Formats: sequence, C-alpha cells, structure tokens
Amino acid sequence: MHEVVRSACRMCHGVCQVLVHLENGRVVRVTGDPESPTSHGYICEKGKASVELLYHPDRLLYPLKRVGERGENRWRRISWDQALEEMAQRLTAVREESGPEYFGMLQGTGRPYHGYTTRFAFAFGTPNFTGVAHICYLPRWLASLFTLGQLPVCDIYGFGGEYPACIVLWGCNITHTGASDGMCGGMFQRALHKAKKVIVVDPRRIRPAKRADHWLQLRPGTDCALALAMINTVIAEGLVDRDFVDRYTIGFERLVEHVKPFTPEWAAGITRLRPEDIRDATRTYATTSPACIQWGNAVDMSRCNLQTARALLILRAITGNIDRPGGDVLWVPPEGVVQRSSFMNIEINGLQFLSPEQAAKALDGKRYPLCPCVHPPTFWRSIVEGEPYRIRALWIMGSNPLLTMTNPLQTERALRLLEYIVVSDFFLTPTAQLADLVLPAATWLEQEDVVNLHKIWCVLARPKITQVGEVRDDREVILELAHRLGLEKAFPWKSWREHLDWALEGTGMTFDQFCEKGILVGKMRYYKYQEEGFSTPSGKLEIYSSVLESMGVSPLPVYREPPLSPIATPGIAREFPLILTTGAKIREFFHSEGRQIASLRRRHPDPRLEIHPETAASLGIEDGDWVWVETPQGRVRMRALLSDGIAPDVVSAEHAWWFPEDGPPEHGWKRSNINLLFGDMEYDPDTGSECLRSFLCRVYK
Ligand SMILES: Nc1nc2c(c(=O)[nH]1)N[C@H]1C(S)=C(S)[C@@H](COP(=O)(O)OP(=O)(O)OC[C@H]3O[C@@H](n4cnc5c(=O)[nH]c(N)nc54)[C@H](O)[C@@H]3O)O[C@H]1N2
Ligand SMILES: Nc1nc2c(c(=O)[nH]1)N[C@H]1C(S)=C(S)[C@@H](COP(=O)(O)OP(=O)(O)OC[C@H]3O[C@@H](n4cnc5c(=O)[nH]c(N)nc54)[C@H](O)[C@@H]3O)O[C@H]1N2
Ligand code: SF4
Ligand SMILES: [Mo]
Repeated sequence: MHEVVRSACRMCHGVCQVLVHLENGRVVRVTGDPESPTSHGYICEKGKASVELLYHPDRLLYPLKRVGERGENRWRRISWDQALEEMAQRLTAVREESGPEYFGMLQGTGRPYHGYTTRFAFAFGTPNFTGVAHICYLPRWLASLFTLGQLPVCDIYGFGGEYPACIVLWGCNITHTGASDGMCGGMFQRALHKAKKVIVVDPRRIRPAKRADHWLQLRPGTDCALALAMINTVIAEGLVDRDFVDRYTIGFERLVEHVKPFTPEWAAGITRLRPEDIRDATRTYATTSPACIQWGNAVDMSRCNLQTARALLILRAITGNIDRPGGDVLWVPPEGVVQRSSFMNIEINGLQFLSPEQAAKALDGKRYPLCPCVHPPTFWRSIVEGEPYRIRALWIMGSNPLLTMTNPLQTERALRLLEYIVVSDFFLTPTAQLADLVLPAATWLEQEDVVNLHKIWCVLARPKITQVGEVRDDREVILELAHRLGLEKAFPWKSWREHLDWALEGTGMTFDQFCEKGILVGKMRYYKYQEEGFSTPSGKLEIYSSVLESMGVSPLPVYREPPLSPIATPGIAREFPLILTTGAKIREFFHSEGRQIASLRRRHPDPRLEIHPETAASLGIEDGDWVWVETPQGRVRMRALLSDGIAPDVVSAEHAWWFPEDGPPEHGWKRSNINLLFGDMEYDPDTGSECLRSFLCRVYK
C-alpha cells in the first residue's frame, strides 16, 4: 500500500516541507512538497537521505550501558526504565553530595529539543550548560537584541509585493548548503535571480559570486573592518536615509565621529580590498533599494563577532532597509501559537528557574559577558584542572564535541576524568564511545513537532511517521527524567504530546488538527516601528548602545585583528605563511553527521582543503593529493582541492571529519579533524568566540 504524508524535514535547521512516501508502512522516499509556501518543492541531498539515516544498520536502537573500561566499546543493552532510573539516581547523588552545579549539560547546534535542554539544566539547578552558541548565530542574535530587539531577515518571500532589489551575501553560502538559520536555499536562489544587484563578501568565489556585481574577496577575519568602511562611505557620500535615522534611531551623531578614521583606505590595509571596490560596492548597496544582507556563520567566528554583527545592523539601518518590503524585515509570528523558539520566547529556556546563587557558580565566572553558554574551552579546562571545581556528571545531547569544538585533545582528557557521562545520539560516535550510558534518539521521522526554531513567520507540522527499535524523542526523555527528579514545576506537561497541544491551545486546534493543516502563517506587517517603536530600552534602534556600554562592551562597533595573522604575529606568519579559514559548511553533511550514509559519502568521500593552484604548485602539490595542514597547535591530513577562487595565501579547510568505517572507539577522529589545529588562543573578549575563520598554517605533502 502506498501512502504519502506531509511533514517538515529536519536534516538541517528545518526549512523544507516534504512528502514522505511509505510502502506497506515502510518509508521508501522523501521528496520536496511543491505546494509548500516555505520551500516550493525544494529538497537537498541530505533531505533525500533521511531514509538512509532512519534505517541505517549502525543506528542506536536501545539504551546501552558501558560494561568494559571507558572507551573499550563493550556495551550491554538495558531497558529505558533501567536507564532513566540509573540517571535519576546518579544525578540525585551528585545533587545531594556535591550540589547541582556538579552536573553539566552540553548541546550542539540548534535542534528540535532546543530550549528543553537548558530548561532541564536550569530547573535542576546547574548553570553549567555549554555548547556552540558563542560561535553560531547567537552573536548575531544578541547584537540584534541590543540594537533593535529582534533579528532582521531578508524578505525573500516578498509578502509585501516587493522582492529585494539588492542582495548582499555576507559570509553565507546558503544556496550551496541548502539552508541556514531558517532560510531555505532554494527560495534564496529564486530571490537572487530576481535581484537587480548582487554583492558577495567571501574569501572564496562561491557560486553566486560568479554572476555578482561585486565580489569582495576580503582577507578572512576582517569583516568588521569592511563593514565599518562601508558605514564610513555611506556617511561620507551622503547616502544616509536621514528621515529614518532622525526619527527612529539614537546615537547617529556619535557614530559619525566614531567612523571618521575608518575610511576605505584604512580598511584596504586590513581587508586587502581596493578602496575603490569598497566604495563601489557600498554605492550599489546604498542606492539600490530595497536591499537586504543575508549574513552567515562567518560573521560569528572572529575576535569581534558581536561587533561585526552590530556594524552590519547599523549599515542596514542607516540605509533605511529595516522592516521595509524587500529589505531586512522583522517577521510576524502566527497568532495563537506559543513560540517555542527561544529566539522569540526566552522564557522557554527556563533561566527563570535558576537562582542567582546557583547562576553565580558557572564554571567560567561569566568572564565573557556575552557568551551565551558556559565558555566551552573554559568548561573543558575546568574539568582537566579541577578549577574552580570539577563537575562530576555530564549529559551530552546531540553533539560531537571531539569533532566540532576546539582543542579536542583537552576535551578527550576531560571526558576521561568525568565520573558519569550520558550521550544521546543516533550513532555510537567517537564522543559517544566515551560515555557510560548511551541513549538512542528519534530522528525527525520518528518525532512529532510544532516546528519553529527560526521560522517565525510560520510554524510547520511534523507528525510522527514511524519508529525503529526503541528510539525515543529526546524531549520525552527529558520530560520523564524531570518527573523522576521532581522538576514538575518547570515541566508541567505529562507528555510531549500534551506540551504540543498546550503550545497550540490559542489557535483552537489540537496537534492532530494542526497536522491536517500542515502550516500556520503570521500576517506580515511592515514598518512596525512607526507605531510600536523597537523593543529596546529607548524604543529606538540603538546605534549607540548604552546597555552594552554598561556591560563593559564597546557601545559602537570596533574592529579587532585575529590573534594569529600576518599583521598581528608576523614572526609566526613567516613559519606559517598561509591564512586558514575553516568550517565552510558542506552540502552533503551536517557538521560531523552523515559520514556513514552511503549516498552522501559517495558524493563527498574525503575531507577537502581548498588551495590556490599556484600555491599548490610551489609546494609540489597536485589536485587530490593528501597533504598535511599544520598550525602551531598540531597537524591533520586533508585532500587538496585546487581552486583559483581563493587567494594564493589563503586555504579553506572542511571541519568535523571522522571515519565511521575505521574501527571503534576512535573511528579515525584524530586524522582529519581540523579542530585539532586550534588550542588556547585569545578569544573574543565580548563573546569568547574562537577565531575559526582566520588562523595561520602551513601546508605540505
Ligand atoms: N573549526 C570549525 N569548527 C566548527 C565550525 C566551523 O565553522 N569551524 N562550525 C561550528 C558550528 S556553526 C556548529 S553549529 C557546530 C556543530 O556542532 P555539533 O552540534 O556538535 O555537530 P553535529 O555534528 O551536527 O552534531 C553532533 C551529533 O548530534 C547527533 N544528532 C543529530 N540530531 C540529533 C537529535 O535530534 N537528537 C540527538 N540526541 N542527537 C542528534 C548527530 O548524530 C551527531 O553525532 O560545529 C562548530 N564547529
Ligand atoms: N549542508 C549543511 N547545511 C548547514 C550546515 C551544515 O553543516 N551542512 N550547518 C548549519 C549551521 S549550524 C550553520 S551555523 C549554517 C552556516 O552556514 P553559512 O551561514 O552559510 O556559513 P558557512 O558555510 O559556515 O560559511 C559561509 C561562507 O563563509 C566564507 N568565509 C570563510 N571565512 C570568511 C571570512 O572571514 N569572512 C567572510 N565574509 N566569509 C568567510 C566561506 O568561504 C563560506 O562560503 O549552516 C547550516 N546549514
Ligand atoms: S535544506 Fe535542510 S531542511 Fe531542506 S531538504 Fe535539505 S536538509 Fe532538509
Ligand atoms: Mo552553526
């Protein structure tokens, strides 16, 4: 019997509505849904590969308890009841013997259970929640929060009857990756086609750069200098939207003074762009309206990530592109639905359940005022050194820190020192191999959800379609454990389904009725600030932020040079002459995922290092050769991919590589893991970000 069910894909940050095809109850295919208003039938290779993930022979199907030594890969199957009882007992013991702060929690990128993890940790009483938020999206979100109250998004759907006439792709490769931050790559491609002008800011000639009007091939890590020079140019050339600036912003006069030194000539020395190219691109941006800036993850990974984001917000504002049709808009969520995205509803995070006394026990002592979680390098070091204290238990939900975080040898040491580790995942990853208890998680085909991590103009329905083994939705697991630990106040819902019905209550629909409908859409309104102002202390868009100032953070954007660079450390640059940028996202894989999925791995079998042909020739390297990439911290092997779309002294390395086909427990995680090349460094003083997009290295055969 053939059956088709509408759902929403979750192989990345969930943007595409899809059709799930079943034969006699077994999922056989996932295709794009041509009737979807969010994605218009778009689907990428990862989405299609959902079936392979679902039925993968290596998937974890039951809770496993370690029986051998840690990392020996000897496990015993136990029941969910045993697993949760054990967790409840161990966590209770930690809480009673040492205090709740001796339990830590770690989540990777945004996932369907986003919000529930922090809520669990804070309700339990621990501030020690860590992750990757300081280098992913949160710097942009926090900058937006302080500047105008909400994160602006390119108006690519043209709800107001206008599409962006000028699009800037700034450190974002969304048409290649498929989606990022709740934006659909397919829909973005359409918007690019409709745009009159396209500007690309990227050290690599990504595909949209080929037909762009301006491609600014800046030196990696110098985005803030470029943004400041663009602000300088807009002001110097009289391209400011005076009406908007006068009526709806504060701090413009101080900005004018502040950016005076940041001329295109100044920025040229830093970014290595020509001053006239900066001026030309700025003129195009400021005179083609409406214009929008699609910013990406490159903005989040420097020594001034919040500052860069602030500069880009100010650039949008002074050109009058905020919340106008076809510009950078503040989307309106559908009515009646409880926003479960913590970007819209911070209460979901559960921080209100953490007392100030417990909050003060965070392992990093809030050294970086705007690090949205406990600073991960500081977190791992605190375990290794036992300073200020060593946590005892850690629950890792959906993360592979040995691959995705810096200084993984320190992380490995830390994991070996912990008393009790639980990992929830789909597979026995190199990280899960070091656990005491492994919990099998449900994929998106096995969950039900009201989907709204980023897509605030709509929420999507995701019905549960099937289930393999005893996998469980992570949120069911958190709920049940929370109840066993007496945390009903934070988790009043009896089941995940009850939570969903609660979230939909205001719409008058149950979850089942919502699934019939598939999507709920907000009614878009533009220029909302004219009546409502902005959600900031002054009610205006804060070019100058006194709130940041009161936190000791620069109230106007400033540029900081990467910690290792030809300018900052010329001595090191003589030994390590190439600039290394890492982690441009791979179309076929989501971070460390997918390496065991055959159709994806066939398309992309090896870790790649993009390098200019002249540089390669001078090093005796040919296309496809295995090469060493080395920094003062360490070296790893990658396959050279020759490309003249990158500057001769810049190389770009993929991240998060491991080799499931290599035996357990390591699965080759030390072979090509680019994060082995990053140790302690000078972090962004505001957010604690590592400078993953601009380091120094050498390359040899
Ligand atoms: N050098 C360098 N490092 C980087 C980056 C970079 O650009 N350069 N990018 C960074 C960025 S932006 C991010 S977001 C991080 C990502 O970091 P992570 O989130 O740690 O990376 P993933 O590999 O996506 O996820 C890890 C695990 O989650 C499991 N998983 C997936 N979905 C679920 C689920 O629903 N439930 C459970 N329980 N498990 C699940 C997967 O099987 C996988 O093993 O990496 C960062 N690391
Ligand atoms: N297929 C796939 N899709 C994904 C993910 C994935 O792993 N795979 N991960 C998801 C996640 S968690 C995230 S955060 C997003 C990220 O996705 P994006 O926001 O698109 O960011 P990246 O792909 O990390 O980098 C984008 C571009 O930045 C360029 N770049 C490198 N260094 C610099 C620099 O210093 N300045 C500038 N301006 N550009 C630079 C790179 O060449 C690259 O083309 O993607 C999401 N979508
Ligand atoms: S872009 Fe993301 S949501 Fe869309 S089909 Fe691909 S994996 Fe699924
Ligand atoms: Mo990310």
